[in-house]
This record gives sequence, C-alpha cells and structure tokens, in this order.
Amino acid sequence: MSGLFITLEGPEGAGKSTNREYLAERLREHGLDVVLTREPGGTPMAEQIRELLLTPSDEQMAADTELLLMFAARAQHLAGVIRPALARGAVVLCDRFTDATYAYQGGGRGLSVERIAILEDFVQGDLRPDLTLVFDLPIEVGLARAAARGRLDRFEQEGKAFFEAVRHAYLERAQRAPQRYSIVDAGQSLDAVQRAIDGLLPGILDRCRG
Ligand code: T5A
Repeated sequence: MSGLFITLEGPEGAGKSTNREYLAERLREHGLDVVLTREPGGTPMAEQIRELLLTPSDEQMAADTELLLMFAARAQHLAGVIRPALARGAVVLCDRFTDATYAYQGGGRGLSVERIAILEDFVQGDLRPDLTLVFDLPIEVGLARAAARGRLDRFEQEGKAFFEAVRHAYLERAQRAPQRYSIVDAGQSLDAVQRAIDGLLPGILDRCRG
C-alpha cells in the first residue's frame, strides 16, 4: 500500500493549521486514515530543532545553518512519521514541507535553488508531495492575523520584502507545476476558504482511491 502525501503551504497566517484540521475531518468522514503533522517538527527531536529555528536569539543564525536545520528536522520527520504513515496507506496532511524551504530559504533568504535541490534529493530520495495546497493571501493580512496571536517568532520578525519574496516564490512554483499545486484564496472569510476546500475534495478523494 502507498498512501497520499498532501502538504499545506503559504505565507504566515494564511490559515494552514486551521484548514488542515478541516480537511482532515472531511477525509475522515470518508473512512480514511489521516495523519496530521507539521514542519519544522513532527517528532520530539524535530520539534527540538523547531525550537532552535523559531526562537529569537541574540546570536544571528547563518542562512546556511537555517537551511541545514530545516533538512535535519525533515530527515527525522520522514524517518519517524511520514514514511511509516505512507507505507501503511495513510493520508499524510503536513503543514509545510520542502516548498517552504524553497520559498523562505530560497525566496526569502536568497539561497541558491540548486543547493536546496541537492539537499532535497539527498534527504528525500524521490519522495515528493502528491498534492500541495498553497494558501495565498496578501502579506499584510497574514501578518496581521499572526500578530493578533501575540509574540512574534524569529521568522515573523522579518520585514515585508522578505514575505513578498516568500509569496512570490510559492506562486512561481505553483504556476510551474499546476498538476501538483492548487492555489486557495486564503484572504477570504474562513467559510469561503472552506467552501474552496470542499470544491477540491472530490479530486483529493479520487487520488486517495487511485
Ligand atoms: N519555515 C518552515 C521555513 O523557513 N522553511 C521551511 O522549510 C519550513 C518547513 C514555521 C516557520 O518556519 C518557516 C516558515 C514559518 O515562518 P509556524 O508557526 O509553523 O512556523 O508558521 P506558520 O506555518 O506560518 O503558522 P501560522 O500559525 O502563523 O499560520 P497558519 O497555520 O497558516 O495559520 P493559522 O491557521 O494558525 O491561522 C492564523 C490565525 O488566523 C485565523 C486563525 O483563526 C488564527 O487565529 N484565520 C483566519 N481569520 C480570518 N479569516 C480566515 N480565512 C482565517 N484563517 C485563519
């Protein structure tokens, strides 16, 4: 058996976590085994790496360190959660994955896409998401939602230009491979976003059964 690997992506505050729960419920109604997870993180050790990555610090983290820690956490997550779940035929719904590395470390930090691709091949082999939902919205709207929750993490303290580059990188990747990506307008009301997800559901269920 081989499961289905679905990732949810987008800039800060786009509603990925909220809508991941919603999509999981819809899929479970159809009797599917659904595993919810996130990056960076997803296992106890990978969550420790997440703390290192998200906690603001007086020592500036070098961009290469950030990149390598993302892939270190990912290697642990793949071994401990994602590969075992896919092997037993589950649907894995993962809040962020390697598209986030291309968007944040590539687009945001300006690291070379070729270098990211080398690490992607090294850590993942030929494993890639089957489907990626990109929750897209104006940067100011997402940052306002994130800020309303209180203290900002290390990434949320970046400036607008960083997040515009992140958003641009996501949209560019989605446009280059439309068979893998679906873009969801995440700037709408939550009801409208969830209706858009309902519209994608038949296609997702087909892939689960396929
Ligand atoms: N990162 C990650 C990298 O740089 N490289 C990588 O390779 C990876 C994997 C992770 C950080 O790490 C970076 C990217 C990130 O900066 P995180 O906390 O997981 O940190 O960051 P986010 O994924 O951005 O988490 P957020 O919680 O900020 O965003 P979500 O999950 O998109 O949004 P969510 O669902 O928590 O919603 C945010 C708020 O908005 C409300 C919700 O109720 C919530 O209060 N909301 C809406 N309000 C109005 N209308 C809607 N349609 C709404 N949808 C949600």
